Amino acid sequence: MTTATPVSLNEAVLNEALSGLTATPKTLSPWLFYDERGSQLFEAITELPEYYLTRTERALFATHADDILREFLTPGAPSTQVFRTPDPFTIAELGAGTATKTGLLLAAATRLQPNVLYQPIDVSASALEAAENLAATLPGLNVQPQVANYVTDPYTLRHPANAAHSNGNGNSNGNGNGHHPGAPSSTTVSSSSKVGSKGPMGPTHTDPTPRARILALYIGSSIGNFSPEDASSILRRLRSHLQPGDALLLGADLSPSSHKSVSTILAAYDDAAGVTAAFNLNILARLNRDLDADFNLDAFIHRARWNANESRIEMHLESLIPQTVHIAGQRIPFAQFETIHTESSYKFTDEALTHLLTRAGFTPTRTFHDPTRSFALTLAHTL
Ligand code: AVI
Repeated sequence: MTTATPVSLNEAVLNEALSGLTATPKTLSPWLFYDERGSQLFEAITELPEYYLTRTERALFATHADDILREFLTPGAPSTQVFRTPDPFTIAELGAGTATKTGLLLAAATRLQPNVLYQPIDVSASALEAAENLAATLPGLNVQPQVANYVTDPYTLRHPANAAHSNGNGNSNGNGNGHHPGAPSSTTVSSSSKVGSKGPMGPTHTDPTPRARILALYIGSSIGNFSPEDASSILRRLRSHLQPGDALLLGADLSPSSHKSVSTILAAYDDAAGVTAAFNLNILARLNRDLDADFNLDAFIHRARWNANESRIEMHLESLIPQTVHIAGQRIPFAQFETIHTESSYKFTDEALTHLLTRAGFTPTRTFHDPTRSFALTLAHTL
């Protein structure tokens, strides 16, 4: 893994803060959540009793890891069919973070194929170091991480001619930017240097060896933190890296239904212990720390709202009083009750997911739901 010219993180934070807080209505981009403290708070959120998303998705992997791989490799085959691996395959992941849930799928993959190449991509090199550690617990797993922002940086997905014989290419180096891909990565991997030591990927016209098929993961409901337009372009960009026979596994949180109430969803973003409130307010604490701003954290309150028209949870920080905040010599006035919109978390129907995937060039082939139909893992092939 190589390092490129570092982007100035503080400069990016300043630009984002000034452009968002001088706009009407005021906004701050969610990547600002994920400094060191914010990443710790997010980890704590994933273990809250109200935050059903992480444990539900983990349970789907625990129950269906073999089914997911079978469906990827032999779409439509009955689950009773004795399963033989038809082709070598590799698993890639956008926004992999520490890859804790993915470990369940990788374990199933190493039971099917003696050597499995795993290609995690994340803006946080320190998170990728944890993902690399999976190789220590799963014999046959070869991890090739890429530090990249999958929204803005170039990234590569390898279709090695034979995944079973690929080599890993080393360690990550820490930048601690956090996990949201809106963040600038201080390490950018150039497209020519991040694919290991085997040269150009995939078969050439004269290469008789079958290439490995890619199963690309985009899980954790990360897609929900983007506007519909940005979500489409992330999926289209991913699609452009894939070839016929490859597939995407998309993890998304579902809209309210007869199985899941709005209050269940709201509670996940406004927990009783106040961890999500602390996570939201940390964005102001970060601006104080990084930019020497003078936000009084007691003068703002965390608000989570359900926006039914847009099918999304919105997180805001509401000013309790009329006040003026200073950032880098600029005065930012707040009226009482005025809010800063810090995050949207879209919730999807199965139909909306099908539409999103189809428009991006994928064909959904099977969806795995939990018993309460709270969360969906949708497998979509590239035909
Ligand atoms: C990272 N992302 C999928 C989380 C979500 O549920 O939208 C971020 C989060 N915000 C508040 N709680 C969790």
